[in-house]
Amino acid sequence: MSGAGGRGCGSPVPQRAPWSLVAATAAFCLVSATSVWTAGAEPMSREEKQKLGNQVLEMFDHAYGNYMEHAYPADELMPLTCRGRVRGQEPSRGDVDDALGKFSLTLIDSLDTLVVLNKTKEFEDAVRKVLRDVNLDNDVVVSVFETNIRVLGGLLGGHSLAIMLKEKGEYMQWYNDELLQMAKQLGYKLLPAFNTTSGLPYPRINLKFGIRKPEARTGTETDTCTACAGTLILEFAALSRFTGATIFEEYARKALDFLWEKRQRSSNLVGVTINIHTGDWVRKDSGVGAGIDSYYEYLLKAYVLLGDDSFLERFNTHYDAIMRYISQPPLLLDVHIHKPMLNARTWMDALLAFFPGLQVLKGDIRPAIETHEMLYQVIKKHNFLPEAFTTDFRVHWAQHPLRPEFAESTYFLYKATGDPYYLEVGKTLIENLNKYARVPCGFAAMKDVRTGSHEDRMDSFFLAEMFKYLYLLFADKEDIIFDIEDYIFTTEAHLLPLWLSTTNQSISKKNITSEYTELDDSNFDWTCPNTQILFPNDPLYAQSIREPLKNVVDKSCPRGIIRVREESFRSGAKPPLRARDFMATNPEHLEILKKMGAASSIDAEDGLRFMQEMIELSSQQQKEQQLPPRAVQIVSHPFFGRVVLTAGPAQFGLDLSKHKETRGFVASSKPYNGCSELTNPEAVMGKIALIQRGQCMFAEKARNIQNAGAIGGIVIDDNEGSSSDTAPLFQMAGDGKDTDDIKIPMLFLFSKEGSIILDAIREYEEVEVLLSDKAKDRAAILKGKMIPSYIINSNPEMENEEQSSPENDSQNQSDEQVSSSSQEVDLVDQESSEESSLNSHPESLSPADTDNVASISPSEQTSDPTENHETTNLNGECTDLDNQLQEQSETEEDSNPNVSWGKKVQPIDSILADWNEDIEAFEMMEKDEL
Ligand code: DMJ
Repeated sequence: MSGAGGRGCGSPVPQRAPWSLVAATAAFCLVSATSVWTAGAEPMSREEKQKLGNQVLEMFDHAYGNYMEHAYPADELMPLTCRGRVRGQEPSRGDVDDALGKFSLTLIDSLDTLVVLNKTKEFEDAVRKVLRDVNLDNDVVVSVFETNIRVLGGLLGGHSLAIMLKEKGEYMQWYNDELLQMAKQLGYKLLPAFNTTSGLPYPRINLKFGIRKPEARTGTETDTCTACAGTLILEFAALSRFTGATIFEEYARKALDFLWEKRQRSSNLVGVTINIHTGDWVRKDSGVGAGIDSYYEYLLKAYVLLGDDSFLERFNTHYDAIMRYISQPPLLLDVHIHKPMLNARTWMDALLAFFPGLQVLKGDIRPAIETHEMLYQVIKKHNFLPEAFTTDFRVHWAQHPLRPEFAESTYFLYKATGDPYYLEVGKTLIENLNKYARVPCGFAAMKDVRTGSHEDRMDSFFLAEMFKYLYLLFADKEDIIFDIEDYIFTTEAHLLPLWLSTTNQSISKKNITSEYTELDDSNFDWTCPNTQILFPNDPLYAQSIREPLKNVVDKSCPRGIIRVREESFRSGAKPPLRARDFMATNPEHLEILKKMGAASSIDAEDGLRFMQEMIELSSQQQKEQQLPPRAVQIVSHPFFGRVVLTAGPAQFGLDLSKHKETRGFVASSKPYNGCSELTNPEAVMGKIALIQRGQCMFAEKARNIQNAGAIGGIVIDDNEGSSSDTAPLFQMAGDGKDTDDIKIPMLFLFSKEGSIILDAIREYEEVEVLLSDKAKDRAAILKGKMIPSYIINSNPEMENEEQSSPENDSQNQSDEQVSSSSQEVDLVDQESSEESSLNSHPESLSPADTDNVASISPSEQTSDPTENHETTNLNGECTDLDNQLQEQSETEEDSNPNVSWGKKVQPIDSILADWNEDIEAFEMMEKDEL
């Protein structure tokens, strides 16, 4: 998601846009804060900002340069194997591959980033390549949503800046709307997706054959996500207004109108997925993250871009509901659309990190600061925002595909507050990217933020969004060759000019205000939140909001579903039975359970929550029974610890989470399957043996290599093409016998990860690896070695020198030869670096800290009442709220034996039907991925 570029309140714009009359774009009003803000965090000097801006430019070159050199014209770069990802040539990763249409996705998504980053010459070259090479007519099924935001948005952003440059008179003089023509061609290709009675688009379309035809292989889907149907209006309206072809804007409006009609009328919330034919909500949970996020974003931005009041009215109505039910500052927690006081989850997903940025645009700064601060603390704990994390800030889904949402919100909060704290946040993001995600061939997504292992993936949004927001964060007005405030950012951070609001307005704007007569007018905020008013004499405003939250993550305590009917306990009702406390052998518990299905609506509500907790608990317990993945880090030249492979653990041998890592050179065992006594013990002695999976038990292989003197083993999958990208990792089981005799650590790699090591052996002969529970700090593992200084210092300029120096082409070059830019890591450096890494990256906390849940059995978890009942206050102190409430209610119950449990009696069938509906929704939710 993204926000609008800002303009000064009342500052002149080329053509006065209707929206500016009501000035709801908070961001532009808040911009002025940057110039007056001086207190709070230490101000950052212009030199420091420029240095960081230059670092962003260099990082972009590293990402874009490697894509262009090793992947283009493929859609994406695979930065570990250093080649292009071509759909059909790699094992399918499921839905995530639907973004790939064989249309050079990363190049198109990067177009306007090149201009923002002042790379005008490169932009001109890139546009020529798009026009020369890109084919939009491939027989491939793509996501309508992704194709719209990344490709249509990319082409329109490119066109917007191409005409701006042409007008300036230096670059793009040859340009004749060619990108716009491509965008129009693509727009027409997407239109058949809207051929439904509801007007909601099918989620996928075949670029060549459209929908439904046998050869299209799509068109039978019944459901789509709300964001998928509700994130079209900016691109489609821009296409209509640029070209005069009104059909695009009409279709996108119709889809939005339908979603609005289908909102849950009492809560004013929308669900995550909807049936495109009937309009029924398929998933009735509702949040601001995955599946819904950019629907809200586009309502507000459609108002900004198109000046249509109805979009603002809709946004404000939803926003009011979000703040009433979903916002539990600093958390944003999903609820049920028809029971909005009930939380639907105990975890949050990473996509919601865009929301503080949207709140800035709305002008609601306080909750934006709070949520952003909470997210930042999660990032400080794990270096990146895991795809999902629990309300007590444990990792729920451990991946991180280099998502830009947090950088985006950081940028908007800096624009709003001018607080240099946000520049320091940006600096940390840059450091973490260079330290943990940068690999020799680009930037790799994190497979698991707990182990620091990588995934062979660099999504196009990393170039479209991350570098834009980071560069803009540190840029002054004069660092950008055009006025960013004349544009709005789409959800993919593509730039659309605000003058479109007054161009080709042939779409009759429905005056639908009358439809809203039942709504409370005070809900609609038409005022311009000016920073001069928001922060009149208090330059420490943002800091004062962050202060109480500063330990919210570190000092949080385990807790379950957090919204409980506290008021009813306080007023004397008995607290409901929680799933985590349930014991099937306890007759009192069984009695309560029976009551839940039979009596009052409150009991039914407790029952619903109980079932929900049971489902979550069981899925959590399944997770916890699995050993966490391990890491194989390649430490020899030219990897120097920068490539980390995700590995499966073994249920036998040395437990890497309890012992120091094992480090050694690798050697292939003979026979390669390791199923009999090795014939090459001298080759594997003191080394880490590579063995192929298959033909005998894992434990037998381990014994054979251990007998030959190996200090560890890596089993590589014999199933060619297998990869942790597409298959779930598993743990290697023993052989059913006592395996205590196996003392060495054993890890498992899928074939793709294994071949990265095998290829390295072919190329560099000597390959040294580290087997551990999580990637180790590079300074620590390279201690005493002669290595290029950029490896330690993350000084990218030196990396460029090193990469381009001819001596580095030599295959067997020793570490010492790397040299002009090498330095020995001495103990002092290493110690200080370890110390600083510990300080600045609390992820270096012991593995037990991140994985301790995995080692606690479910029964242990439920048997510790203090642990389970603790909650946290905003100062991060743990309080025993549940116990207090329990005590209070027990006392009150003693004194009042006739406590009422509610009066409304509901028949059991209806309660059960209600439960089933919710349970089905939960089960579906569990299956769905982001
Ligand atoms: C981007 O493609 C867009 O921002 C989208 O709206 C959701 N998020 C991804 C990046 O995380």
